[in-house]
Amino acid sequence: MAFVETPSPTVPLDALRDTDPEIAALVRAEERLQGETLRMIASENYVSAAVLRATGSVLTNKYSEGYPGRRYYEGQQTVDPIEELACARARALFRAEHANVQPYSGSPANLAVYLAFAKPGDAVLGMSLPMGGHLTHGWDVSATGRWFRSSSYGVRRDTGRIDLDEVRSIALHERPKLIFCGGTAVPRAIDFAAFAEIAREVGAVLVADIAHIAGLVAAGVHASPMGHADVVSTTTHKTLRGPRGAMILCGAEYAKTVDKAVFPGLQGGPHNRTTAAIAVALREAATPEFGAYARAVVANARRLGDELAACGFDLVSGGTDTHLLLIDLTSRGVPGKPAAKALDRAGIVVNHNAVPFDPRRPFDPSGIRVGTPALTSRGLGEEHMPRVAEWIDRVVESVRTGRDGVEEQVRGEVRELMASYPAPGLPVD
Ligand code: DSN
Repeated sequence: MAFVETPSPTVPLDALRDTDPEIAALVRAEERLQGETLRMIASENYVSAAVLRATGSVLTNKYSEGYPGRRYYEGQQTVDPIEELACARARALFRAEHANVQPYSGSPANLAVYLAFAKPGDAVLGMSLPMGGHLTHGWDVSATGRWFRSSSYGVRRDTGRIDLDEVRSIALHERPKLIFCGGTAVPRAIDFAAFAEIAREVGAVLVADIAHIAGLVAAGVHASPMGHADVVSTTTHKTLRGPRGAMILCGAEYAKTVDKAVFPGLQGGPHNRTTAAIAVALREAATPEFGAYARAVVANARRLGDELAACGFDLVSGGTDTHLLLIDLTSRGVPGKPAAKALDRAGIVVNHNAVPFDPRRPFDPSGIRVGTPALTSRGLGEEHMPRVAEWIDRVVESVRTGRDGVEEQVRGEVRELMASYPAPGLPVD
């Protein structure tokens, strides 16, 4: 089939509609879905039109194995400065001596950290997945749990907060090469200094995975791991509000080791369109407006937590310091999965999530995780959180009682509110 150039460089959907109406219709449907619903998956967000534009650019056509000035292919006149800009912005924003922006996403970034600092069979220590950690922090179904001798720590039963005594005692016993801190369902601030002290005591490399909180760290709303962790890994698409990608930050002494682990250790050519979009997102994240956004994300999450608690919901750790809340639905008599499905039908998109010490199975756990990054990107503020909590309460209660009509009613109310808060990057109908 001939390659037909379309005359519409800035409206990619026109070209898509001509070539593939089925996919175009699905992309359009996704735009509507993202526009009409209250997106509360804690790891999701809306990127700006500028980030979206860089992601959908001709940079996707280019191969660039290597690093700026040291590539294996020619024609890098624009790609080198793009990657240099992205790295310089990452270094400045996070006050890091070195940045690698090539990892394809969070899991490859963490795998590169293993490759850089450990050997198969070495001991590693991370937060257990059902306690709030990430698969790649050594959980058994992940390659990291199969190829390394992993142990895990959790949270205290009485506080729901990370049990640093347990971290220290396992670290002293196992002598891990790597200690991971950070996770996917950790509502409370991470004490990087305390982790660093333990890592130093046992001679481990401390890895701070700040994927969830990178935007909060960039804005100074969460303490920075810099100066505490030896290596920092992060995705770029959560609170940082960039494209789906990742970065590794470290001191100059680890620069070569980390770079070699990413390429050629683990990956081939970097995704240059993503690199460009990361650069754009980092520029945006350095603005005062982004600082205000990050503060609003946390203020919204705190207010939502207060309102949910007032409705009788049990919050793991009693609340949040960050962008997310972990809700244990046990006392409401509704498991996490049916609650998440009902909320989805009602236009409130969340994920079911294990809670610490969960007696239920991971695919049908006791809780849900909710986050405020995306709704804050649309301009919702603290004043909206009582209404959001009330919607969640009504829907969860309707699952328990079997009452009909609640989901449709809430869906209509959600759609009406969201119509007044256009989503960044999405066309306005
Ligand atoms: N999938 C991400 C999250 O939802 O937290 C973690 O990789």
